[in-house]
Amino acid sequence: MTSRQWTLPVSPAGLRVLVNGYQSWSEAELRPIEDTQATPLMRWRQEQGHDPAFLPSGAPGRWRSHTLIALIRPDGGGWVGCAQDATRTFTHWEAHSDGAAVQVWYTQEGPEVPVAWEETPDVIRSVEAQAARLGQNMGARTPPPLRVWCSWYSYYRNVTLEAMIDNARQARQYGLEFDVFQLDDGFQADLGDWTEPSAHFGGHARDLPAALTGLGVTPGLWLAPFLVAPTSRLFAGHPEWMLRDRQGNPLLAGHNWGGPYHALDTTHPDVLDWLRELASTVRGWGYTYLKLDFLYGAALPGVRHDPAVGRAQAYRMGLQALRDGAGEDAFLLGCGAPLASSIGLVDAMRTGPDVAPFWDEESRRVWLGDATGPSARNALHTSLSRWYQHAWYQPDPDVMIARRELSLLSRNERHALAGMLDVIGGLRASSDPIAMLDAEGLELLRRSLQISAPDRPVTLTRSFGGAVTHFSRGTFNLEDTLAEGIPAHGYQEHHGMRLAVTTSEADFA
Ligand code: 9PG
Repeated sequence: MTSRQWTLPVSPAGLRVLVNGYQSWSEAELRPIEDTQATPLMRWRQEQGHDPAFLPSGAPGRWRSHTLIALIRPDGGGWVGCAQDATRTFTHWEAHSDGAAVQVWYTQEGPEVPVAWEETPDVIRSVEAQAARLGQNMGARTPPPLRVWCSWYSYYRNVTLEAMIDNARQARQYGLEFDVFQLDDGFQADLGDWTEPSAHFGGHARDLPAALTGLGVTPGLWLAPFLVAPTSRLFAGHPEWMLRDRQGNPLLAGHNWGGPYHALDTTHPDVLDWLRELASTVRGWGYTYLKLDFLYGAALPGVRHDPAVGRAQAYRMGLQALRDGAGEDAFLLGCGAPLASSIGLVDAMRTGPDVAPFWDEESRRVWLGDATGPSARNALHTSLSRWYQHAWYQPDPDVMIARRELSLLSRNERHALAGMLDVIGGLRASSDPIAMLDAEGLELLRRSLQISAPDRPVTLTRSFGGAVTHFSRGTFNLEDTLAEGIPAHGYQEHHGMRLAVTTSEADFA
C-alpha cells in the first residue's frame, strides 16, 4: 500500500476542502475543513452509497475523498491532488485539521500509480487540469451529449411497453427533441433474469426497439448487470458465480427491491462470458444505448474466485466484458458506479444521487447522515461539486422534472434543476409523461433539452449550501433561506454578465 503525507503551511481557519465521493450517488462537497463529514448511520447505506472500505469520516475536521482532493485558501489558491490512473487502483485521500495544523495524505489500494500534487494560485484551474490529465491517461470517451427520455422518474417499476411507445409518439407530436428513449427498471422478471419479462410489463423488452426506431429515436435499456436476486433463476443456476464473504456465503451487496441481493464475481471467467453475452444479446434486440446501474456491486470488498485480482481491477474486468459485448459503438451510461475506475469504458456517467420530485428528505440526510438518497437538493449538491468530471465522460446530473402534477417541486426548484443541466453541460434527461406537461412545463422541458458547453465555477471560496454553487453563468442557493437576493433553493442567471470575481482570482484567470 503506497502512502504519502504532507503538512500544509496554513491555518485551518478559512480553509475549505473539495471532496469527491466514491461512486455516482456518494456526496461530493465543498466545505469548511473544520466541519464534520457526514457518514451514514444505517449499515446497509454504507455499501450502497459509499465504499464500505473507505467511508466518509463522520468526524469534525476530517475529510475523506476518492481520486481527487483540493484545499482552498481564502485567496482562491491552495493545494490539489489527483491520482493519475485508476484502472486497477483506488486512491484514497484524507485531510485532517486538528485546529492548529492541516495534514493531507493518501493511500492506494491496488498497484502503485502516480499521483499529482501541487500548490497552486488557482485551485479551480488546477482541479480541471489534473482531472483532464487523468482523463487523457485513461482514454476518456466524451462523445456528444444525448437527450434522453427515461421511464424511471414517473413510472418507476410499473413501466409498461405501452407507456414507452405512447410517450415516444407524443414527444414526436410535440416536436420534443429526444435522441434516446430509455426503458428503465421494471421490464425484467428478476435481478439477473434480464431476458424474461416481468408480469406487468405487457410485452417483452425485445419488442420495443423496432417501435422506437420507427418513431425516430434510439432505443435505450437499463440493466443492473452485476446484481443477482436470491430468488432469480441465475442465482439458482450459478451460486458459485457470486462474490462471497469470509465465511464462504454469497455476499450481501445491498438492499433494494424489497430485499437483499448479491453481486457477481467478475474474476470468474464464466461470469465474464455471461456478461459479454448479456450485453451482446440486448444489443442484438436493438438497444445501442445502455444504462448500466448498481455497478458498485462488482467492486465490493469480498472473497473472489481469483484472489490475485484486486477489487478495482475486478470491477474494470466486468465493465470491459460489458463493453466488449455491447460493441465499441454502443453508448454506455454508468450509474451507481465507482467514478474514476470507469473512465475510458463508459461514454457517460451519473454524477450524483437520483433527482426526485421533491426538494429534500431532511430526516434521512441530516439525522441519518445519508445524503445519497433521491432528492433534487442532493442531486444538485453533488453533481455541481463534480463540474470538472466532463473530462472523464459525459456527466449525467440526472433528470429535469418540468411537470407540476406528481411533483412537490416549486418553480424556483424546477429552475434550479434546469440551471444545473445548463451549467454541467452533459446529458439531458426527462421522465415526465408528455401528457402531463402544460404550456409552461413544455417550455421548461424544451429549454432544458438544449445542449450547452460545461460552465466553470467563479470561486470555491464561497458556497450557498456546502456545494460548488457560484458559476459564471449563474449562482445556486441550496440553502433554506434567501442568500444575497437569491431565493431559497433557487438559481439566478447572470444574464450575459460574468459574476465579478475576487481580485486574487482575477489575477490568475
Ligand atoms: C432503478 C433506479 C433508476 C435510477 C438509478 C437507481 O441506494 N439505493 O438504494 C438506490 C436505489 C435506487 C437508485 C439509486 C440508489 O436508483 O439511479 O436512475 O435507474 O436505480 O431501480
